[in-house]
This record gives sequence, C-alpha cells and structure tokens, in this order.
Amino acid sequence: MRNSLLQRIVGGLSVSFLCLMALPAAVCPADPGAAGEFLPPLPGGKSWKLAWSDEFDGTAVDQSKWELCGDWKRRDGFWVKEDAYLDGKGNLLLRTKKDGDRYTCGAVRTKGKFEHRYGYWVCRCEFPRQPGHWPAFWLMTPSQGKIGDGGRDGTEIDIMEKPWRDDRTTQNLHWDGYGKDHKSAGTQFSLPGLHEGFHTFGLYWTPEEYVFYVDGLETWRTSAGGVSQVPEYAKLTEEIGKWGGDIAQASLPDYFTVDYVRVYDVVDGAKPAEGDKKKALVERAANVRPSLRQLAWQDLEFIGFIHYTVNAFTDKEWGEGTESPSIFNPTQLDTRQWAKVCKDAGMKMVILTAKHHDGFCLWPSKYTEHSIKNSPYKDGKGDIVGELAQACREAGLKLGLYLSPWDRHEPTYGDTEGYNRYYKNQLRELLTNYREITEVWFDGAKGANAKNMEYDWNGYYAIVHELQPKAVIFNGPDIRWVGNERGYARESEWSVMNRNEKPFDFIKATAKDLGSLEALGVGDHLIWYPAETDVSIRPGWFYHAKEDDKVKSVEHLLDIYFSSVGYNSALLLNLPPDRRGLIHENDVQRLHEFRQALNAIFDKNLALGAKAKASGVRGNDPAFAADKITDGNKETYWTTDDGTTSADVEFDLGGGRTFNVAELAEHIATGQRISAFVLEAWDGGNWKEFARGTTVGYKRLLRFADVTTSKVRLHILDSRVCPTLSGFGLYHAPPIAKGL
Ligand code: FUL
Repeated sequence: MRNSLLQRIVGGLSVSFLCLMALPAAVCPADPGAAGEFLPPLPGGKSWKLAWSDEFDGTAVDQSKWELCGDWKRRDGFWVKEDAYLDGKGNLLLRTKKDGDRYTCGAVRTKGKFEHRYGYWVCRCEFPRQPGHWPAFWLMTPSQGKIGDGGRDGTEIDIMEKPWRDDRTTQNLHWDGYGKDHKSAGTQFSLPGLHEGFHTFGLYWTPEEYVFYVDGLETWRTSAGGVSQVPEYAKLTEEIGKWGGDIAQASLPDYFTVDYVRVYDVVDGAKPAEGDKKKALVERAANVRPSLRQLAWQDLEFIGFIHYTVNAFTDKEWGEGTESPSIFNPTQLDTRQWAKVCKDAGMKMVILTAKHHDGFCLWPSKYTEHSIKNSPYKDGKGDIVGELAQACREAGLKLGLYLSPWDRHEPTYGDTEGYNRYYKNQLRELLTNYREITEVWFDGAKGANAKNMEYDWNGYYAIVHELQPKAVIFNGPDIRWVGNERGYARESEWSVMNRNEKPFDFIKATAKDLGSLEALGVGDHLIWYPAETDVSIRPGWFYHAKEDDKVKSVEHLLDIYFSSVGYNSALLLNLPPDRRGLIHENDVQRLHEFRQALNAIFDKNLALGAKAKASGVRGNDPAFAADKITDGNKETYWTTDDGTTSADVEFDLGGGRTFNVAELAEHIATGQRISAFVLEAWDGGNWKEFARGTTVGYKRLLRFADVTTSKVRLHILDSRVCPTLSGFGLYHAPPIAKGL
C-alpha cells in the first residue's frame, strides 16, 4: 500500500484501510461502517445497508453485474472488451493500450443489471499515470436526455473524472441531454497525494441533494438541476481524448485499477440498547468531519472585516435607507491601503460589507439606483467591490462579501417574492463578477420594527453553491456565528453539533453549550459547524471620529486572539474606513503593534523538533508516531489505537526552557475528539501541572505564569475516540510594553 491521502488524512480512523489490507476485501462491507470504513453520517435511528457491491475477487469480470463495453469507437479511441479484466488480486483493471494505429481502453457498466436510485455509491481506485486518457466513475440513465423536468428525470452524475495526472480531480452533473438544452454544474479541486495510491470516491444521493466525498472528505454538496429521482446504473470507464493530454506522449499500456464498487442504502437501524446509545453517540460525533471548504476556511485563522457605507458620513451604526447617495464622498479611498493593512496584520482574507442594512451598494448594481453609481465617488464610475477584489488579488488575500438581507431602502422589502428576487439578483452579480469569493456572510440582524420578510435562505445558499462552490457560507450551512460581538469564543468550543430538524434551520448560536454530549441530545443531525468570532477594533462597526481614541489596546486584542483563534475559532476583526476612505492611522498603528506582539510570542516555538514519546502509537506505525506532533507539518499527526481515550505524550525540550504560552492542535480533518487535558512540567523529581484545558480542535492556546523545565508532558484525560495531535507549541510571551 502506498502512502495515500486516505492514510494521511483519514488514517486515524480508517481501519477500512487496514481492513482492506489485512482481510479479504469482502469481509469489510458485511457490517458496513463497523470496521471504520467511511460512510456518511446518518440521522439517529437510521443505518447503512449494503445493497450491491463488487469486490472484483476471482479471475473474470462478473457479467451478471457488469456489461463489458465494446467493441466500438469512443471519442478518440475505442472501447474494447479485452481491456476490462480482473488482475486476480482483487482488482478490476481498465487498460489503455495502443493496438496497431488505434488506441483502445476498457469500460464497464451495470446497465440493465443493476439500476438503483439514492444511497451511497463508492468506488476505491488507483489512477493511471500516463497522459491522453482519463478514468471516471459515474452514474447514467437513458432518461438523462429527457427535457422538461430539469435533472430530476435523469442526470449524468460524475462522481470522479480525472483527466489530470496531478492531484486535481473534478465532479460534474449533466442533464437535459447534450444538445442545445444541455445544462451542467461541477466542481474541480486538488487534494494532496491524490495522484498516487488508492482513494475512495463517494456520492451520497438523497431525493434532495448530492453530497460528494473523496476519502471521506466532503468535496461538493449540491442540488443542481433538481436532483435525479430515477434509477441509474454505474459506469467505470477509461476514455481517450485531448482533455486528458496528448496520448502520443503516453508510454502504454497504462491502467486504471478499481478495488471495489459498493452501493449502500439508508435503512431503519436496529434500536440500540439504552447503554449503547451514549457510546454510539460519542463515536458518531467524533466521526463527523469538516468539508474541504470548511477545512480551507479554518486555515485562514485571522480575517479582516470592512464595514463601509453612508454611515461613515452620517455617524450612524444602522443607516435609515433614506440617505442620499450624494453624501457618499470618500476622496482618498484606497482599497490597496485596506489590503495592505490587513496583509501586514497577518490576515488571510478580507470580508467587505457590499451592502449593509441601509441598502446602499458599494458596487454599481444593475438592480437599484441606491448605489455608488449615483454618488460623487469617482463621479459614479467607482466599484469598491471590484477595487477591493483587485487589491486582494495583488496582496494575495482572499475575499469575502457581506450582503445584508435586511434592507431598509429597497421598496420591495417585505414583498417576499419581489425582494427575494432582488436579493438573489444582487447575490448573482456579486458572485459572478468578481472572480473567486471565499466566504459569503449572511447577517441575521433585523430591526425590531422592520417589515415582515420571509427570506429564501435555501435559494440563497443554492446560488452560492452554484456560482462559488468553494465558498463557505456564514450563518448558513458551513460556518456559525460564535454568539457574541465581543470577540470571545467558548472555552469548550466544539465544532460538531446537532442541527435542528429542518436542514437549514440552524442552531441557536448564542447558547452557552452547543457541543457537549448533553447538548448533542440524541444527535440525530450531527454536523461540522465551526465558529467564527466577529468583533470590531473600535466600539462601533462603522467609523466615528469620536471613537478615534477608543481603538482597542494591544492587551485587549491579544486577549481576544487567545479567546478566539486560541479557542478553536477564526477571528474576524473589523476595521472601519473613515470619511476619507482610509483605515484611520490609530487603527493602523494599533494593528501594527498587535502584529508585533503576536510575532514576539509566536516566532519561536520552543517545542519545534522536540523529541516526543507517546504512551501508545496506532498499530506501532511510524506514520502515526509522536514525532509527527513536533515536525512542524499540520498534515501529519500522532494517534493511538482504537479504544484509547486517554494517553500521554512527553516532549523533551533538549535542556531547560522558559515559556508561558502553549499551543495544541488536533488533526481536524479526522474530526474533533479531545475533551480534557493537563500539561505538566518535570521539576527533576515529579510532574507538576501548570495548565489544563477542555477541548482542542483546530487550535488551542493557553497562557500561564512562566514555567522553566526541560520536559513537558501532555496528559490527555479524555478523548471521544482515540486522540489525534498534529501540532504542539511552547512559547515565551514577553511582557506587553506600557501604554499598549
Ligand atoms: C450585526 C449588524 O447589525 C451590525 O451592524 C454589524 O454588521 C455586525 C457584524 O452584524 O448583526
């Protein structure tokens, strides 16, 4: 077995992988999920049941399951039966070869033999290495060409297509035939290590949506086209064509190797005994994992928020919607200054209020006159969203956009159909015209006397998914509001919680406890739902000259940082530009001092490269050894055997070191597990506790009085399932200079 993504990203849980190595493959699916094989999380009371599979054991393709395609022309080559065969080692091989002056390859399908709708469809495979051809795992139905009911009457569902030999892959939907009515939606992404070794590609297909997975990571969730409601058959194919590169450059034969295809149905689960329920809940919660876009968002850590609108000119926090665009007159507005300030502070993204509650648009929207196109700014020719997008690209920052649903200006507000149309049109403008948008911020705020308005949240989310499939949605399916605007996350900030009955009727963000086992209740709708902590550098979200001397102190900002980034959350820090259109000097200066203070703490990790020894290592496998914690690589991690819920790791610092800050990081791609830990220092004779905490998650920071020692022990008191740790840091924070 080569070092696969599965091993690196999902390895801590993935006994499937061990199971596949150590046991006959057919043993695994008999009790789906029991051996750790990834299956999408289900509501309580439901379970997965294997409906159909082929493990490709034996010596010949089972033609009661598969039709061998060919011999016939397909794109720039031919599908021929002889190129689809079993290798006798449990794999289906689809060969690509040169046969005289023609290129041939293998393809199989279950047409007429197994046609099925919904459920979890998964294949495990290894890719070819040569250019000019591409492997795919897809579902098809003859009714794909029916026109009239979108994709509901049949969709080509490409669970995996891989024309590239690097780490890129793509997942696509096609419906309404391939002629003039053809419609499609898709996603394309890279995952480290995908080009080699075996990987799983799965689709969880329900009547409402498709959820795509690679190695158990959610990569795309969509209901594009409506969702196919008809039975479909599976296809495993190789095809030859330019999309896959130049076949003339290929050294052939080359092989697409498939270990298995399995299809599972959702069924009513056996009722567990009362005592087993809690155990099952703990395991289910620990197995909920972030989607790819949630993982990428979490890595951003520190994000800038820019609140700007007519309020800067009226000195208000909430504009009335009656302001004349003529008052919006920033004469020195410079989005490059905004981007530079954010970049210098160490932020990775900037989120702009494209429209706040007053309805005034910072871009020249086609759908309203209430925008900068009727303001003196650049004589109505400006586009602040576009200017910031450009500045962010130049500075290497991601861009997010805030579009207030509550709109005090727009006359259609209150007319459900009219305003939803207006809002969606604006969302489409913003998500189409400014290239990549990484976060869409839906503010839930609405004034007490505002008109009644039923927002079409699901419709809004669908537009984001369609136009910016990699963007995370705040206050929607991906990211949750931390619950206050002071900058403080919870000490026990779990990223796994139970959502409400209705899919997008989300949890109460202000609740004190969202993630404890008690708060998960029966846990029938567990989701990965991390917190974003928004706070302003000043008392207000918008600029007010009277707050120029109320910019938060470095000490306060550090406290916020430790209680947000350091509590498994991302920090979204607001910097309001002033009437000139610039971030005020006081704020710039304070941010600079804040960055210097952060650098002074975090520049030198005293535990980097430290020798680490753990009480146990998963399967005694060096890939999961304790030195993975201190190797400075977030992707690698230490973990233990299943069933271990407490463990120790000892770090040898190579001599006496003094520190007062500690940092822990779980490997969250495999979920969040640790719920209690203690840190101890060796005093020459005994271990002495100097800090303790509860959850860890993406990052946990702790501050304490100076400790001097040569050895530190992390004692994990409790973990929902076997713990993982991908990072550990010890730092010395110097005292904060007076006056900061
Ligand atoms: C709130 C809004 O009402 C404030 O004005 C601000 O935009 C803040 C981030 O969200 O809900």
